[in-house]
Amino acid sequence: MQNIDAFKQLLSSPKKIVLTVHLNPDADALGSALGFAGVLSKKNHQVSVVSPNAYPDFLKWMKGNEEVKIFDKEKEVCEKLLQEAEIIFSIDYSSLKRVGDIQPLIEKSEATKVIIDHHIEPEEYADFMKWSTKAGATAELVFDLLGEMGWDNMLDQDMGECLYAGIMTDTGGFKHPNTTQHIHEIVAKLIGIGVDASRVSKWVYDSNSVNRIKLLGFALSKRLNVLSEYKVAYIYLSKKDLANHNAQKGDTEGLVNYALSIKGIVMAALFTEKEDMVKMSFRSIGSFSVNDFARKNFDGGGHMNAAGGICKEMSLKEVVKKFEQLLPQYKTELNKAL
Ligand SMILES: [Mn+2]
Repeated sequence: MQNIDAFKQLLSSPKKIVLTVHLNPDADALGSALGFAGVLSKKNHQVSVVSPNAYPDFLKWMKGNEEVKIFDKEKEVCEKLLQEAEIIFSIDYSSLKRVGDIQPLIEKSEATKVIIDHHIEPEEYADFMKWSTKAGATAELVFDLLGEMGWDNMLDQDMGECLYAGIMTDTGGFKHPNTTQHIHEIVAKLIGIGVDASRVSKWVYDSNSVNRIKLLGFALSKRLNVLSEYKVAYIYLSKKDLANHNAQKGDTEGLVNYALSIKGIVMAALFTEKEDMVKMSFRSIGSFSVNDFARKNFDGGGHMNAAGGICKEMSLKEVVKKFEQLLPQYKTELNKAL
């Protein structure tokens, strides 16, 4: 952080702090927020974590989960917290449209704004930024920031496990190219303070419901299309498919990676039909940027090899058709990505 001394000064006396995370927070967003919130509480700050909406059950083991306020469920409580906040953190996002209905409250607020994030093209609304696209996870940046503050010894096992979950998931279980020496050094330190890597992995990855496993089986056998000449594979799920499998929030998480795991595939996509839109997840390997692809074509973005998109104007069928029709123009790029 550039103005670290001013930031230290800001946090040198107790403040009312709200940490916000993006819509549909993942393990990195929630883990980073709860890990950092834990340290801030120890430093006698009055800390709350506010999420725009609910998140999947497999994140509810995190210490502090019970106190997280869900904006769309407890609007008044959340509004009050945000109005009274002296410092508002943006955790794992740096574009205000990513916080849904919380956006106007942050815009209106005179609180000091702090961004901790690793997504590209951040907006300039924050007074302090701990931001780098080189970081594999926001949890990595939280860990580094604690170091800069001289607060690294404040982390305990519970907070460490929150951060570990963020790093583990955002690196795809230490498989993505963002898995650096630095990441492993942080993880080594986290294990050193008692983080149990095995149980965090179990909590996050091995907590499937039977319905989810059946949905996975259905998606792979009935809804997977492989377009070998483009090195593309995609899965689509209609509202009906999801309802038939009694799909819960988070059940389609990670599904896109199965398409990407097929030998020779460079880009994978998952299209999910929601109430009022089609949601997309894109993954790629090598030099093919799904961030560019999603930005240009599907009102989305994210990272080079992992991005999302949405479409509100078209049906699931039309979106899939548009996707397929786009591929010829990317054929060369897709074929030389490896
Ligand atoms: Mn992240």
